[in-house]
Amino acid sequence: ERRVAAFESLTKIPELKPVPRHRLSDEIEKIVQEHLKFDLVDDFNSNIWELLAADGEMKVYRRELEENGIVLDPLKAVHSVKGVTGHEVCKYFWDPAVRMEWEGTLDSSRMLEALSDDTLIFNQVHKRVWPAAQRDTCFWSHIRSVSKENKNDLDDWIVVNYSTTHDSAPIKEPMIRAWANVALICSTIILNRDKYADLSSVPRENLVCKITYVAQVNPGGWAPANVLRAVYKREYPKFLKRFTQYVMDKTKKLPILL
Ligand code: H13
Repeated sequence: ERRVAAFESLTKIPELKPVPRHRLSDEIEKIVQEHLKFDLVDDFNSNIWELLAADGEMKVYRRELEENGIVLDPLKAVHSVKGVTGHEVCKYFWDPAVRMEWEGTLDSSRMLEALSDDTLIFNQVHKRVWPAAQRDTCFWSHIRSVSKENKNDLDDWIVVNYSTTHDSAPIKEPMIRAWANVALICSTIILNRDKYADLSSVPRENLVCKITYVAQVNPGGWAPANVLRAVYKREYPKFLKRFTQYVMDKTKKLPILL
């Protein structure tokens, strides 16, 4: 059985414990494996990605894609953050207790169900993008570690947010249901690894977290393309900058979550 780090306090080193199966286990497994297989491919020299924004180590790319006049632009971003681990970045992205502290694009976030220690279901209402109707989303959010071959490396971590349906979140007009497949994948690099006998003695300053973030969002109905693209161009870089700064600030004085 797959073993993952259990949901513990943000400061504790998690124990390993098996996660029981549930109604979405198979779908989650398939979607997670797809992300791990495709998202980490370095395809930025292939002309398919257009650079949308860059700020220091952060680069945000998009691919223009429309279907029946609806903007579906896939988005892919990479970032590199010092002093934090992939576990920390993913945990803060996944944990509903801190979401509204860093999210700037939501009116509300409601947890509907905890399917297991690593998978929650949410209904979120997104800030209205004038002049389009307001959008909400219903999605499962799954966190897991991905172990490396080399015992001297820290695990990779991934969070996937993937649209689903739920009895407690019927679509209520005039709200429009948007659909999404979003992943945050983190890999931790340890500088001067050979200077330290074990991982637990590595200081924060020697950590670098490599982040890959991909988002495929379908607004679920018509919305003016130019307005939507302007919002994406503004909000995704803002989110990446604000969220990673939030994790750095929060973890600075805490023990390292390996
Ligand atoms: O990823 C981000 N936030 C997640 C946690 O709140 C939720 C996100 C998600 C989006 C859409 C559906 C399901 C999950 O993963 C940060 C996103 C920041 C940029 C948002 C840009 C606007 C999205 C508008 C969606 C309605 C059209």
